[in-house]
Amino acid sequence: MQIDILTLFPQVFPTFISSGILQRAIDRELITVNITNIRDYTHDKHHTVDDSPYGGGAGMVLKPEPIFEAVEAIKPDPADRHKVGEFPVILLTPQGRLFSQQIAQELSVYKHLVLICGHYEGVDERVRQHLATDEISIGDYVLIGGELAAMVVVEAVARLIPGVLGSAASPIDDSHANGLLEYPQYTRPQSYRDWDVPEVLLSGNHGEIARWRREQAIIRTWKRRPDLLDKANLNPAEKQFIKRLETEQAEPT
Ligand code: 6GU
Repeated sequence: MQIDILTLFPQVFPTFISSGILQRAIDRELITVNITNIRDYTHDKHHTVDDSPYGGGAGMVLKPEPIFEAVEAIKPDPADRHKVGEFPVILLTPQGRLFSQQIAQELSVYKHLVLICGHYEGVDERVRQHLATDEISIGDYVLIGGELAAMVVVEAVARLIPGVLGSAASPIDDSHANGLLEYPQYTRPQSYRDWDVPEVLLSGNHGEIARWRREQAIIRTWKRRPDLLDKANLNPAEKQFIKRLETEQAEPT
């Protein structure tokens, strides 16, 4: 996958990209990440990227021309035959659709993604209407710019690309991937400060272990994120189990 990030702060990306799994994915040619400075696509002496809003009001608005030209200058990977306009051009903005594991999965199938980091008080509306094909927000809070959001999207998407994580199986049990939070994990030592690893995990009984993990994932989700349970794929026995948890909570013994 080719990922192009357009930003006014290109200097914030190299450390992020060159650490750990992302760098390994780049070395293995599973992803390429190009950072473009939007300011490089200005033509005036002062490299102006923003201006005051028509109609008045506080703050500055990012001008459309440098953003359009920066996107139009993106060179698709020669290995894929996509042209500009055939890949998602995603504007990162608090007004976008709320990012989720499902959206990460949706984006992970593309050969090419373009991420535009919004900044200041806003972006000229024509960027939304005529350039961006999608708008994404990473949560209901306001950041100064879209850079952190771009990193969040890159990391969540890249790890879903086959081969990027060491073990092909590991994204399957992820919190959220199956609609439930992940079950508790333990490693050595078996006893640490008198806190013991649950017996069942030492049993070697894979059926029992799988049952325990599924139950723990359900309990954890029920306690912490009950909103997720409606969309989780629970069988009738598991739904019954949740009813029991609810009853126990209502009438503590
Ligand atoms: Cl994508 N950008 C900004 N500036 N703030 C945000 C956001 C994005 N997502 C949540 N808050």
